[in-house]
Amino acid sequence: MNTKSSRSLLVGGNATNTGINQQWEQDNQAWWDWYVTLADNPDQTDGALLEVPTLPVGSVPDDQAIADELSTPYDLSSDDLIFFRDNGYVKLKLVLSAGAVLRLRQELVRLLSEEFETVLDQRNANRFLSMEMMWLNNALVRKYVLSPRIAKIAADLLDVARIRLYHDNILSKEPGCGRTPWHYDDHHFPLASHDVVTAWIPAQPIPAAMGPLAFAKPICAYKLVEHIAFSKFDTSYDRKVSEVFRDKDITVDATPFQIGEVSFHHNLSFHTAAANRTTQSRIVLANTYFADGARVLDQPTMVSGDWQKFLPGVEPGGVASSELNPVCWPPESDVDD
Ligand SMILES: O=C(O)CCC(=O)C(=O)O
Ligand SMILES: [Fe+2]
Repeated sequence: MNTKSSRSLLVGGNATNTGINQQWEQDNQAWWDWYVTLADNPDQTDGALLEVPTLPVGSVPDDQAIADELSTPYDLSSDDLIFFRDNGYVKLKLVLSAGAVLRLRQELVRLLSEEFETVLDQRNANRFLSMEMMWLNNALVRKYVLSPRIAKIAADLLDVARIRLYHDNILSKEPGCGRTPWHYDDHHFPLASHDVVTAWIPAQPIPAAMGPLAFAKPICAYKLVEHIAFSKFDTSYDRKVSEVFRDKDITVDATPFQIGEVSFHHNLSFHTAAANRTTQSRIVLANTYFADGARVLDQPTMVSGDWQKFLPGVEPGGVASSELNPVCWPPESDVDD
């Protein structure tokens, strides 16, 4: 199955004069292939990739156990809430059991290898693979995307009562693939709201050498780089953002992810990821949620040319609540209207 979509060239910075107002004409995979070329890779080396321990292939939880786990609320502490408010992201341990991570990985490996006709976990594959909207056709992926456990965390972090899905994204940074450029997600989504958060769910542990998602803190770091013009031709935007953050002593949290650890980032959080210098594919499910009631921008010209794929039937300025944006929290049965 192919999940073609087009998307915006926008990745932060001032869109107006930099030629990034135009729409992306190719598919989503081509977007990622292009996008990773905008990352500065000063330390790029053709040296050996690090061997990481092979993941166990033994028994994994059955469908019912997965469904139960993904419906059980997660206890957020007040420290977690404060951390997210101040820094625009939070990393939470044990959101998933090791079994639920391994089950997810098995399914994502299967989907990616079918779609791209490739073998995952191969040395020097060097690509960034991406598939969207898989929740529509895959019952297991749907459990992880519409998970009340995950969506309640998103709602609580944003401090809103009801949360809807924008879309899912399966991402595989293949062995040898370079950095993800610095950006924030605000302009990727045509939503007139800052109540937008992405759950980045690794499907294996992510040691430093595999390129964990890394966040600039505090959240207002984005204000330091708003003046930098985005360049769609070279790595200058990414390089300049790195320079400003270094000069202004912005802390970058690039810590590894343990198995079952999940990060949540706000759409104003600046983030990047290092290269994958291991022999294992860095596979992730990234689900974006937004507050119920959010509207589409009046003039969604700077966003995905294909945004209606995620919000079919919704007009500019309209409420973002198509059938492809289900309420994920609270669960349907608890909703009385
Ligand atoms: O996985 C990555 O390297 C980037 C993902 C990302 O930017 C996101 O999920 O917002
Ligand atoms: Fe992002």
